Amino acid sequence: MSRVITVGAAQLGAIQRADSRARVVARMVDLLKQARSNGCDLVAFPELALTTFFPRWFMEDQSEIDTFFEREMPSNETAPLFNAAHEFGIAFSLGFAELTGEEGRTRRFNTQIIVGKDGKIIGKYRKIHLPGHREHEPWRAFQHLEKRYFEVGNLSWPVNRAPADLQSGLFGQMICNDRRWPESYRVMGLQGVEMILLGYNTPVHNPPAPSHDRLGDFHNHLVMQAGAYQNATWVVGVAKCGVEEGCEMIGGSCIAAPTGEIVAQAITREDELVVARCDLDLGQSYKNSTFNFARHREPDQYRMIVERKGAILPE
Ligand code: CDT
Repeated sequence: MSRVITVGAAQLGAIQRADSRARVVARMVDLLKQARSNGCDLVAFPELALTTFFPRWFMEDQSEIDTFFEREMPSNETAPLFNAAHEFGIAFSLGFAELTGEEGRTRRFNTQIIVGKDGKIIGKYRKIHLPGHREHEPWRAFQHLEKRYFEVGNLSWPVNRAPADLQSGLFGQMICNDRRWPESYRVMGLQGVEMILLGYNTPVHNPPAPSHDRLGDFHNHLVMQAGAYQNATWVVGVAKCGVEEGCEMIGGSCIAAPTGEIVAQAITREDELVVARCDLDLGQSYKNSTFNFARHREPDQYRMIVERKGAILPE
């Protein structure tokens, strides 16, 4: 048996600060049109897809910061994207800065949603591993202030069952820096995830550790391929990339199979649709053998080490 869906990773090239949401949404609709021509069931868009990557600037005026946030989804500005996807019968994932009222206060998250072919939200995730710093660090060529502008996500890593028009697949989500942490994948692997949708914005230059810069593309694929294989899941990684306001960001959007192999990959740092036919059953043989968690994991041993019971750890 096979449960095939056709998936598009809709990489976005640079978005400048002056670019309106309407302009960005028009680019996204163009990518959706390409996806329709390619028979896509599902399209993944990047992290914070609607604006430039604003955490690169230190801002103190909350009203200025809030211009980068969405108060509703869909909004007037994003409605054309939702309408086109619905008309084309394409599900999609979308990363955006979310401003919401919860627990009696205003909260801000780095969020991603999956929207079904019928336009209804199937899943929502709020980024947990926020990279960077909270205070202004003038020595940097550019800032990375996600810890200042967002709260840590409070939804864990839910895995959502999609409707039959997406083969009733088990979908999970993560956002950018989450992909570097094995626990992001494993929490979803333990729920049987079959496909993880993952948007990112990754600068080529890492100011605190410039010696890592030459390895940015390698590390990007290393973590996604390992996460896919070790959890027997598809991983769809999609970048916002190119030179944004003078800051160069990696591309390398790709679709990694549960075998750990990349089956499709972007070749530009511009708007580009990467397409693959993905059998959601492909991970089953791994889930039943090498990565049969119920049979081969040793959670008691892991707990013992973490709690320092019987384990010799360096002081
Ligand atoms: N957006 C985001 O999370 N970017 C981070 C940059 C961290 S610097 C290594 C990333 O992990 O790609």
